[in-house]
Amino acid sequence: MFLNNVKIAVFFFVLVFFFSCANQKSQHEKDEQGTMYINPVLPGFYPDPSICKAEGYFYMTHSTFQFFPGCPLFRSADLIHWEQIGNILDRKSQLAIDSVFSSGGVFAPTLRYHNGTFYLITTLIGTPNGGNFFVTAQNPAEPWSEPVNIDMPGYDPDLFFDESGRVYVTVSNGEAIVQSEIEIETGKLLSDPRVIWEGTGGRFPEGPHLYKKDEYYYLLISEGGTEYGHYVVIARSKSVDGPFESAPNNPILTHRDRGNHTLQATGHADFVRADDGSWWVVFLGFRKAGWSYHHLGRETFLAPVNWKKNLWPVIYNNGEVEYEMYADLLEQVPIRQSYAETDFSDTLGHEWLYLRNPDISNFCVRNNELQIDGNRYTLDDVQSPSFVGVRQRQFDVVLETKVRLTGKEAGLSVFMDEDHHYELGIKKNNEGYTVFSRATIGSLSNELKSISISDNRVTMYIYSDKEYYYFNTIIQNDTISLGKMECRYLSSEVASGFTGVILGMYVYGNRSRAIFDYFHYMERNVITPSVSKFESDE
Ligand code: 6LW
Repeated sequence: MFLNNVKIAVFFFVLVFFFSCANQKSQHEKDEQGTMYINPVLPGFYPDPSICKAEGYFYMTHSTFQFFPGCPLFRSADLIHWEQIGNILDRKSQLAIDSVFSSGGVFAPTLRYHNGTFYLITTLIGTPNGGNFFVTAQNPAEPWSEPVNIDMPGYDPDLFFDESGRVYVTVSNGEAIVQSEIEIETGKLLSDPRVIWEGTGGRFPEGPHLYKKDEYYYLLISEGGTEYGHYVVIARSKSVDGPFESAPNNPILTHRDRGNHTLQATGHADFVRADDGSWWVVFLGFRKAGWSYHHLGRETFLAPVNWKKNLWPVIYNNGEVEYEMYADLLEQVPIRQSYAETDFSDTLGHEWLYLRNPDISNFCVRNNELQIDGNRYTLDDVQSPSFVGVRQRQFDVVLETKVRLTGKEAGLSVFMDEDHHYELGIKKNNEGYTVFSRATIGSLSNELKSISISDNRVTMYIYSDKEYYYFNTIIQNDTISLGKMECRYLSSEVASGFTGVILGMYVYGNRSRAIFDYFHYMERNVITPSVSKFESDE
């Protein structure tokens, strides 16, 4: 009898609980305004986003540092679905980064469109020919121009085309925001660089962008450094070169005081206006994988901006954003975009990256295989080893390949930089071959596990979650674990720097050759940007 009463009580509790949750869900839905979309809109190592509107589309690009080609170019009709249509700096005459140090190379770019021409301006750091330069294109999917150098110190350059016809370059000098008028045809300075705003007092005022809206010139920058203290501030003036008045609601975007949120470092923003008059902002942030580390790099996020005439802009929830966002989205134009997965029946897609300037003759796609020839470098070198990879975009991924080796060593690498990378590889030994896992963390480089095989051909795969990378090989249909390694030791907090994990294939040895049959890449447990309309509360 007692049990029966308990069962009845439990049944009613469950019933009440269910309906209260359903009501909360509907209440939750009623609290949200608009259509739901998922941030980051561009997951993985896509930092310092810059965006412009042109000819019916939005275009966006990012920093790429020591990776080649530089500055991926994305296009979107709706700000949510992005297709990579190329890479802007895709030849050595534009981007010479041989032996540049990790997190040197291409820093924050600005992408703009004016009178039928696309402009990309950026800074090359750590190379003999470094400094600020821009390239142009009429058709952004075609090759861009040779660089036009700008003899102006500073980094994070912005390009602004004023209604007067004058053109301005605005940079950070690390302590203030500095501006010069330039001759756009030659890049020649037409005025001496002068400080136009020192920011709100935070360290590293950087990432400047100028906009003209209503009666004002708006100057958007970030301060605090591109980590947990990052924040965005804005100022305005009646004149393009100031003096600038700081917004009363600064910072207009930050998560520096949201310590419990896994989305951190929001900053380095760029505004864009849609044809319907709505304003939007793209910015970087990172998703913490654990309590205090992130390894996917700084990613691109999107938020709506409430910016009424002659008033200050308000970003989403007073500068706080979420993974699950609600907004009055533009008409959605979903696209089918493959990423990384390939059986080598076609050339490698735009998403593939090399370390510094590669000897491209070492990489050949033919007969539905990728043939990579080794050189004298390894992933421990600040050089261009025979390596090609893609950004890891989610925490939970699976990557697999089948590789046959002639020579010294080949396999898969989980790469942050020359001092922080893991390999799952095959190498020659006296009797035959060894399949092994290896971890390099700073001065420590160790094999974790290995197994001897007679064949020079092996299937291997790595899967990951927020904590570990798991290394496995398949031999005679048996899966053999070759251990696991922590994600945290490849994080930006450990490695420092500005990049994110790249997953790729490598070959070591001057006279080595490896043939890869396929590169399978799968993202698991991903919240897809479902676009479902929630009725607002009107
Ligand atoms: C870039 C600076 C920044 O120059 O990080 O997050 C630096 N913002 O604007 C490298 O990405």
